[in-house]
Amino acid sequence: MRVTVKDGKAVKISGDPDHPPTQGVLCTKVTRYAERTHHKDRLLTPLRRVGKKGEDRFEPISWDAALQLAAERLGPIARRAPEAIVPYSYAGTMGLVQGESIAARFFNVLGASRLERTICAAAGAAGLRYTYGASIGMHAEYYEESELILIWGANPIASSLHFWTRAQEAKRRGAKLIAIDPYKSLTAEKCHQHIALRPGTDAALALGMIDVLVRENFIDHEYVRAHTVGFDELAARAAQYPPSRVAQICGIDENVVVELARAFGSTKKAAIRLNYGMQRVRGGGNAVRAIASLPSLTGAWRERAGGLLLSSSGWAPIDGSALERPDLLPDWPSKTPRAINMNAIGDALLHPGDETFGPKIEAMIVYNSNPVAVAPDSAKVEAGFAREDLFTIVLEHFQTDTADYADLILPATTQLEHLDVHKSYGHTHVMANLPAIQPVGEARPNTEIFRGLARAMGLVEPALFETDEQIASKAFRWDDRTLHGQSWDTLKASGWLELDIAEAPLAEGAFRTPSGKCEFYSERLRSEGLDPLPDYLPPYESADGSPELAARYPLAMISPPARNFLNSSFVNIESLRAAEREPHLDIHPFDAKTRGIGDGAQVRIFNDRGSMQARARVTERAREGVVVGLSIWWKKLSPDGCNANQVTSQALTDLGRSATFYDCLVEVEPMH
Ligand SMILES: Nc1nc2c(c(=O)[nH]1)N[C@H]1C(S)=C(S)[C@@H](COP(=O)(O)OP(=O)(O)OC[C@H]3O[C@@H](n4cnc5c(=O)[nH]c(N)nc54)[C@H](O)[C@@H]3O)O[C@H]1N2
Ligand SMILES: Nc1nc2c(c(=O)[nH]1)N[C@H]1C(S)=C(S)[C@@H](COP(=O)(O)OP(=O)(O)OC[C@H]3O[C@@H](n4cnc5c(=O)[nH]c(N)nc54)[C@H](O)[C@@H]3O)O[C@H]1N2
Ligand SMILES: [Mo]
Repeated sequence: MRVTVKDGKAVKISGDPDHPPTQGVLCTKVTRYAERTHHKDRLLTPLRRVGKKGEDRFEPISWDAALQLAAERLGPIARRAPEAIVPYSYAGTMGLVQGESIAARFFNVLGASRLERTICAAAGAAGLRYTYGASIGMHAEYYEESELILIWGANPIASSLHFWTRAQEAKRRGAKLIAIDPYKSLTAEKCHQHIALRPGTDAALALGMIDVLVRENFIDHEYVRAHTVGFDELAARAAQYPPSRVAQICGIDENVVVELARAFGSTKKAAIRLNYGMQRVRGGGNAVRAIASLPSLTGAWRERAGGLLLSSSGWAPIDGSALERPDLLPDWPSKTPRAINMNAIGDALLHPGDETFGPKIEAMIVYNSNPVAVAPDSAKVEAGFAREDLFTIVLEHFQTDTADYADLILPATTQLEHLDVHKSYGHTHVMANLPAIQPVGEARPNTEIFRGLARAMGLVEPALFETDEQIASKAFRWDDRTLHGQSWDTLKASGWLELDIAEAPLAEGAFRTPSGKCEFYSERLRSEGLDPLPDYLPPYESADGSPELAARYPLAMISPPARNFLNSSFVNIESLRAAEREPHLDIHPFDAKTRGIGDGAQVRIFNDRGSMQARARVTERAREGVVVGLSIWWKKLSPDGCNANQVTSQALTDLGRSATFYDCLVEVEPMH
């Protein structure tokens, strides 16, 4: 990003045309980052709660008073039951310095609960880990040379624009683009073909493809022999998923399955852009394993324009131990504090505490996240945060739905105001983020806030007081061969560094699994008592998975991000909210008609967990049986103070214990 500064203010943000992966293009949201940074609602001073929880009544206090108050409240808990203190953080910034560096060290020194992450990607990451050994894949750049691109559970026009540039170039050169998505997203409508399967059935589709690839011999036997484990077992598993059965599970035509497999098997320049939209369901981890098997079966990895990319983040040699310092934990390494799963934070906050759970949660420190808006089963999350006996600190830019429940709000800097280092999950560059302006108001970087908390609590561990520069210089293992000859100084001087990774990185195998091969069959899964082969697991909430529930709540709801929002960030930026207008629900004409719902009607979406209001858009973009509410709205900026997470569930995925936002049955009725 390049920032134009005038009189100490950022006035314009633009992409850097010299940066190879992004080529000077920014997504719509980030072009508004100056508007967001200098927004009239930016939090400028620490605030202390004076009203009831959630009432949004606060008064300004000084930093000294704020840190002292925090220390007075946290200190006794830390001495008595440190695990009663819980951090909550995720995607606000994904910078390595302003994310889990001083923050993680602070919680480690206290012996606080750990947070089991992520709310986003853990099923997919586990799927890749068991299959490839790490979050690695093909280069985004070479998709432009692909002959076939499957855009699978991904909406790149909204969520990863720079990949889309490559896909469009491939299209111009004659490639076929196929979207696999229950919803006709902005991306799906621009592909040559759109396969609108039922949510959560992707593993069945992939297994059906494998069955066809095997029976019609599209297999690269040499690649399979040299670089994979468990072909025969996988083929036997896939034989249980003939196209006719897959068609029924997925709600698509049989010949679509067969043709998709044939297309994929017919060229080695076949590339899958998988993304996290397809793994937010019960079987998300297994689905990623099944799909990740495809390019290893056909040998697509031999070509730089073939293979798969879900995440490239495993290429970056991040030094997690140097950043987070787990060795600072009181009983490291013999014992670690309990982990609270961030996707079930509602239940955790409402838990009275017992032998198994451990102590009741008494304090939450929230940074880089807005759990009251983004975490599932929101009524419980809100009830948890509303507990008068819970002490909550929120580090924020804005008065979010979560900040409303804080006892203490601490104003944080944005990316324009602080120093950071970034990896990417969509390309293979690492980046330095240098401050462009002074902090707005009295805002402080997360690191500085945690240093202040540590000081106020009388902690003396030197690692808590390292500077941002010192931390940044340790973020990567500079001796890794992807970064040879580089250092923090060269990164800072150039702004970014390209990791040195082969053009076709898995052409010769070199997977990072224990066997060094692509593990269709995973011995590790077997030893953990899990299915060693990928399988289709029906969604928790589906006619297959829970017929009784499906009878009461027949519609599957998905709530992927709206183009102009970044999860719940940017929702309060007027120009972007104006583009999204108001919460909508896309519903198929047949489903609308049987419920008496007209286009533009206000509807109530509900299940046993809760309800929300939205304006219906009757459209074939939503397949029959599926409704789509683009998200994530701030509750307080929604007509009824509710958003999609009122209806989503806290159930966890098969692998990775991730969130299941798109595994959610509802009913919809018109409002009168
Ligand atoms: N504009 C914008 N960009 C973003 C974000 C944002 O909020 N806004 N968020 C960022 C973050 S944190 C993430 S994780 C990524 C998310 O971006 P993606 O990984 O692309 O994931 P989603 O947008 O959740 O979903 C992508 C598509 O998957 C479809 N989908 C839902 N369920 C299923 C299913 O069961 N099977 C299949 N095949 N498809 C399904 C959805 O309809 C959607 O069109 O984007 C990042 N980029
Ligand atoms: N229904 C539904 N729910 C979802 C999803 C979905 O698709 N549907 N997507 C899920 C996914 S993929 C994700 S990743 C999560 C994301 O959920 P979160 O991790 O909560 O991310 P954001 O909603 O972007 O909110 C981040 C907050 O961090 C603040 N912030 C940004 N930078 C900084 C900083 O430097 N310091 C501090 N202190 N604060 C900062 C922002 O102001 C913002 O309010 O949501 C999940 N929730
Ligand atoms: Mo995410």
